[in-house]
Amino acid sequence: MDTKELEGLLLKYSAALKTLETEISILLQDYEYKNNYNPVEHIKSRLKSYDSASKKLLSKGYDVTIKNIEEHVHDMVGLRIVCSFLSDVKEIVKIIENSDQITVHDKEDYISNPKETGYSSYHLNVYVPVYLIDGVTMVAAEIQIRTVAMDFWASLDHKITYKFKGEIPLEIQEEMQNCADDIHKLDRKMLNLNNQMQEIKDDQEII
Ligand code: 0O2
Repeated sequence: MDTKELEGLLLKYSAALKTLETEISILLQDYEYKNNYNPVEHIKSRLKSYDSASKKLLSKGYDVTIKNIEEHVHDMVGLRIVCSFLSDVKEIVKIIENSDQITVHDKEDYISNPKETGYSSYHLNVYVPVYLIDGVTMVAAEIQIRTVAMDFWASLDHKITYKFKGEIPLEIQEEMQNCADDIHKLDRKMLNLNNQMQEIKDDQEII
């Protein structure tokens, strides 16, 4: 592995993350200004480490090369938007799809179709423009959008099962799926309560 080349690649990813954070922050501030509503609980971002990218490549059966990182690790640049209600997820997806800066090239709706583990979240695979001395280059990034409840499940699952290399006992897999079902029920209940309260608040404003 050519270390200078790797340095250049990491520089590009770091620039892409800054661009993505800035663009998302502007879009969400504009949305809040226009709708008097902030759908976001918190945002988290990270650059995947070289070690973690290498592990991912090897697990997919690829050699660890710069070319393979660029072609097969789509989440070197990652940003997660954690929002309040289920309905906010689609709204945020729409905002990003309409952006001129961010190009969505692929999406995975693990909310309508959760993974077998129980994982649910909405993933957007995007390209972000990075302006370097030689010109513009489009860099891949992954945006995960999920509710606080989904984030609770996924964060704990990350620690409990996701990174475990061995065979996970069936009863634990089933319990994790049951927890994911409970999370979905809670999400729907909370959305419903919010909708009911919203009607009450709207009526009050009319009076
Ligand atoms: P980490 O440590 O979170 O970065 P692809 O990118 O489509 O070629 P990939 O990356 O397997 O293939 O895509 P996928 O399945 O959409 O998963 C991408 C990310 O979603 C993962 O990144 C996790 O962050 C998250 N994820 C997917 N499945 C699960 C799950 O069952 N549980 C939890 N907790 N998170 C999940 P990484 O790089 O695998 O991990």
